[in-house]
Amino acid sequence: MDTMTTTLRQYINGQWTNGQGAGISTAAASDAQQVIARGQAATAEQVQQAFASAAAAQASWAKLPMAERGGYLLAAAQHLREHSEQFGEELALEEGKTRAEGIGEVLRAAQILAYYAGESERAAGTVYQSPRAGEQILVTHKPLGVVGVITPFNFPIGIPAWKIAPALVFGNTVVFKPASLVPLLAIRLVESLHAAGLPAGVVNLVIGPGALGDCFLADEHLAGLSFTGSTGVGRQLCAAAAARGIPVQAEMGGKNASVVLADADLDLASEQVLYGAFRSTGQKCTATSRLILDASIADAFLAKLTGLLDAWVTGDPLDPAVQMGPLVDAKAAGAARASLAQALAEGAELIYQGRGPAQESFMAPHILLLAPTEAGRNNIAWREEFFAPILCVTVVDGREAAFAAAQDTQFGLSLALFTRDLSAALEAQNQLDVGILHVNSESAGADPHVPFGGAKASGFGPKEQGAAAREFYTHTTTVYLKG
Ligand code: UN1
Repeated sequence: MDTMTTTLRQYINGQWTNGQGAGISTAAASDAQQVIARGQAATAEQVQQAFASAAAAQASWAKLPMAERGGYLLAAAQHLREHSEQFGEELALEEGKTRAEGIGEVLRAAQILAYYAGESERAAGTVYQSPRAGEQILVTHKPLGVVGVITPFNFPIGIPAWKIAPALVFGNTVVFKPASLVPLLAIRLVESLHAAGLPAGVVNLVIGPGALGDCFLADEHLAGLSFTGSTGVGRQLCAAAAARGIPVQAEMGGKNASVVLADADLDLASEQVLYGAFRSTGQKCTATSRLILDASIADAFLAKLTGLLDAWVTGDPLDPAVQMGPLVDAKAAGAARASLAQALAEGAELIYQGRGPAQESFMAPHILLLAPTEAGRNNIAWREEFFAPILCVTVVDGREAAFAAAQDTQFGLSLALFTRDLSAALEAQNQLDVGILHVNSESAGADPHVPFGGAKASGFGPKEQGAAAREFYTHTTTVYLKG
């Protein structure tokens, strides 16, 4: 593959334009020396231009019939499908997930665009009965205006698609800032919208350091902000947006548990925990990073899981024989190694370590055992999100103790429960504060037509995806209509 294909450029008012800020580049996740593309960062002034062009385009964009707006999304989806191999390989190279996962994510982005294109065929609002004769009450939805979209590195095209597609179809225009580590796939997404003939100004892309996010919050045109990333940054953005009275949606960290009860199908559970914990090198906010095992099956389960891991190959993400690539860069891997060292210093026991390349951005799968004691629960590996292929295990007696352990976290994004007992599944649904509950499937994964988002420190504001997306990207007018 020819990797030196693209210049990193900004997309403002329908034009690809050079940044006027500092030099930037993007490199292979596995090797910082392997530069994929170079360019210059956007300046604060260019972010302002992007907002001004989005504001100028918004009224005429919102006036188009929804089906026409959806038509642009369908055409962009087709472009992504036609280029899924090229873009998927670029994604794998830049972000570090495997080629199969990269292509899968590009196709998923296409599916998301196509899903929102269908919005004109779904309900547009709600009609209520009125207590007064001769009246009905309508709840109608209108766009917010110009929406800011700030996305993380770990789904470089999937997450931008699931924010930008609903923003657009509901009549908003967008200024989009991707994570500075993965600008290439952001460019590919915007290229697909450009190829679809999207009118100038409807989507604007600004590439540069995280500090550009401050320009978003300062811009007079910003009418809504959708963010996915760390809880720390998310909460700062939420506070700044709230101070201006701007609706904000923040998807943040996770410390998701998989709970395996005594009656679980251990073959199924071990395979699903493997995927949940180690696919995409553990770099998903929905990844399984805590594993809670019933004592009666703990040894048998761990024997199965480590057996599967023995056949798990960590290496070049473009090699089809590889199941797990590097972390996003050497810095992320260094941070993961430091977290691991701290967990061990705090008393965690290393019970499994896989094999992987020696290059500095790689980390093989690790499993830590934590005692079911206060010290174990205070261990950093139990408390903090690592975003790395490190799974920490604790062993408990019975369902009640398992659910109490699962709840023992500041986060509340997803949880995977393995059981054949319907009452356990219903009890989990009632008792556990999570936004997403998987019964007998891995903790990661999300379909475009159902709500996605977490409880507690994992989320803030309306959820994403499906009908929930409309709640965020529109405001309502309640119409008391008397004939
Ligand atoms: C998935 O589990 O497939 O940043 C999607 C994240 C989430 C998306 C997860 N917002 O990992």
